[in-house]
Amino acid sequence: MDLDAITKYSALHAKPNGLVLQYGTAGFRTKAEHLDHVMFRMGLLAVLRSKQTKSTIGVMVTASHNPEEDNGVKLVDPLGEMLAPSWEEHATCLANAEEQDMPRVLMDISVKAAVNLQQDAFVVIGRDTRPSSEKLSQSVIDGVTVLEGQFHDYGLLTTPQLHYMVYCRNTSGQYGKATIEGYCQKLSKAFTELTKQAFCSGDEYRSLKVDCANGIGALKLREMEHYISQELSVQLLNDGTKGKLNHLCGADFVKSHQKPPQGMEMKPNERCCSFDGDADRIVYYYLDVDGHFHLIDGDKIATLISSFLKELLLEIGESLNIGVVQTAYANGSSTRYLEEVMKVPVYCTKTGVKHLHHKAQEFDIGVYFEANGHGTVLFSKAAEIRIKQLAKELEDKKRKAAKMLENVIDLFNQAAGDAISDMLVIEAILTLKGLTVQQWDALYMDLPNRQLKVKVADRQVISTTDAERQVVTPPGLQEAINDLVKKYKLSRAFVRPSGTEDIVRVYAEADSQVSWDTSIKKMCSENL
Ligand code: 16G
Ligand code: ZN
Repeated sequence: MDLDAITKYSALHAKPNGLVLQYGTAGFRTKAEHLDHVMFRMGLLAVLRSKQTKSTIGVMVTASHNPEEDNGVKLVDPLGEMLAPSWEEHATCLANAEEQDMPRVLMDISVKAAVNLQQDAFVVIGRDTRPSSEKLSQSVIDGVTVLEGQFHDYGLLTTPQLHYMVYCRNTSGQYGKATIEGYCQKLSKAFTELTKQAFCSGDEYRSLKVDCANGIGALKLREMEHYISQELSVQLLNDGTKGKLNHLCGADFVKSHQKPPQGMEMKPNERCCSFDGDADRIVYYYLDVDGHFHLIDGDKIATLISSFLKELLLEIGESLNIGVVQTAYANGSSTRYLEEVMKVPVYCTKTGVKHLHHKAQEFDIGVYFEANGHGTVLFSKAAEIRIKQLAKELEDKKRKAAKMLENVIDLFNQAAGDAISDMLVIEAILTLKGLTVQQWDALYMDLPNRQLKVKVADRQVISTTDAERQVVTPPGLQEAINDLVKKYKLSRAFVRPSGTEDIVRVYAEADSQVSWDTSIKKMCSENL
């Protein structure tokens, strides 16, 4: 390691005095103007991680659904997963080191993590469409080159596409080709094969309106469009040509405001969906004939997908185990429907994709979705091999079902939740089952629910257990929640410190909204 060069180049990406950041659930995220040094240092760290794992590592420059002025960065581990927790700590140490301590901290990390500095390193970089992203990704590249790492800059990519590229590169191309063309070809082939199986060939041509949050999703869906145009027509709105990224649009806006994004003209019963700013989340919605807005969130997406997968397995006669993974935010009705009607086991983890992803890896088929629309389905290697074998061996209807399942495996992004891939899966399932958006929505009725943000002096005084469903500290808070919840039917509430903002989040649901709203606000003002 050339410590003099590191010191010299680091000074060109100097850390603002007093700034302390933490590698949180979604990496580092803050105002773009504070991030130059973090990007440079994450370039350095990616090289160390690559040397240590002897694999390609990804660096994504994005702040997802945050306002356009923000930015962020996260590292992607060899199999396309989120960075390992011990390295999140290294990332935080490195990002916060004072200028003069940088070389020492880098050496410390190398020693602690037993990095062989002689090993080659390769880093791939992607970025979203924010005005600040291009320059910031250049700072990542500066960091990579100072440590003599090799790199490939993909330029504009969705976050899940970067995860896909990393996964492809570390599995010798077995998962797919590590190019945009490879990504589009893999997904569109699976989608076309699947939809070919639908009976309703005389059906009207399928079309879908997509709100792209004025972000990268628009560019990448356009690239996908001509591969799938025979089967599906997508009408792109908020494609970035006029509006501002995530402003009054996108999956996060639609989910949290429970209303359509700006720029979306909706006719009754028309199927619409929204991506978020880096296209790793998706939610669907429609207006009914009375003009009421209906949101179909990640919970209902998980339900549709799980029921389809279960039907296919039943048809094949194979007993692979399916598990559904949710967080505390999952609507109680969805959990009840999955467990009691569909008889699928449901597990709850802490918020944040890495927790859900990890749990989902325990099953032959692990379906995971956060209510906010982030999720995918993971197939174990053994399940994948078995399904491929059955698609060859079985006959007639069983063979058809096994072949469909084989295509479903290819259509899901196994590395990360992916709005484009999830959209294609959902469209294929709706076509195959001949379901309208209303019929999908009618699977179960969401319990009315509310989310509040509460500003407190120090959110870290709140600690939780049981996948964030129970408060441990401060004393008395959980008892207050229990007392309140007891008074309402089908009610549930929890409080947790946010991992991405300096606030506390409060969630409550019950079978009716009116009185509950006042009580939860009173409880917050008395206890927080
Ligand atoms: C991040 C997470 C998202 C989670 C959200 C919770 C990833 C890629 N993203 O955006 O999954 O729902 O944080 O935010 O893990 P909160 O802690 O502020 O509620
Ligand atoms: Zn996102």
